[in-house]
Amino acid sequence: SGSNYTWDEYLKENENVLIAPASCFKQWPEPPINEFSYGMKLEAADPRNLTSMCVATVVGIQGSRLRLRLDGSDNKNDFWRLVDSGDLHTIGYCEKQGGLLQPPLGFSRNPSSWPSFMQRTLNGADIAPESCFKKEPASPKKNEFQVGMKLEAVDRKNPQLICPATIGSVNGDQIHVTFDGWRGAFDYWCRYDSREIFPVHYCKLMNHPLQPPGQKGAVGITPKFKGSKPGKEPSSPLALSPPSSNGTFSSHSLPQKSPVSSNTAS
Ligand code: MLZ
Repeated sequence: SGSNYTWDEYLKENENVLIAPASCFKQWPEPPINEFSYGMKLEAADPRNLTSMCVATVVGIQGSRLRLRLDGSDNKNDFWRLVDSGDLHTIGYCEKQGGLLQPPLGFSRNPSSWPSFMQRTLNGADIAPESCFKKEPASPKKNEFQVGMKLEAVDRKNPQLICPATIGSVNGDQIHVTFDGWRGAFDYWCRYDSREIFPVHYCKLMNHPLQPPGQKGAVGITPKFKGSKPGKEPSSPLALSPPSSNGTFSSHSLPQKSPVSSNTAS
């Protein structure tokens, strides 16, 4: 979709909000340039079977990301990778490493037809040149995320989407990514050096749409509030604005002006 949320209004109205510093992320400070074109072929690790390298075709381009489809697979298992992903290589890489390109999990034809299928698929194909592949950034040394920090994150259930999010908790190398304005169904745990999380404003920098926050207002924050259910653990208290001072819930959790800063929730 063409959604293009910007944080500007929200950040203006919530001066005390924590923004995850760029140094927390395994991302280049400047997003890598996307030089791929539709239809180009490359080698990619099969996301459902990471030890096998497959041929993939670029079926979508958005910012620094590619939508990829494994050749010989269906169109229900597309996945997204950054152009600087360590999972991607030019055609020929696998063989140079002494490996063999594998049929994707769920190869739709007779396995014995694989070699000829491969030959046909690569014959006359538009092979992505080496120059399209960008160097993967280094991981930060350690997890420096803190609860309440804002970021942009891929919605794993709708991986074409990048959405405003908040760190809901931190546990060793793991962080809980909670989506602003949604009730928790999209939240997930990942490592701090995941390639699916980005600093605030990264979408804008890489020219990728950013989804607006959800409309599922200030649910589950709070014991202090009339109407809240005692004993029900909030899924992500800090992802949500505090309720307005007249004790009503706002349907817009993010854009709302609020007298309470987001890091004072108790
Ligand atoms: N169509 C979907 C999109 C949800 C996106 C949420 N992202 C955090 C829905 O409305 O369920």
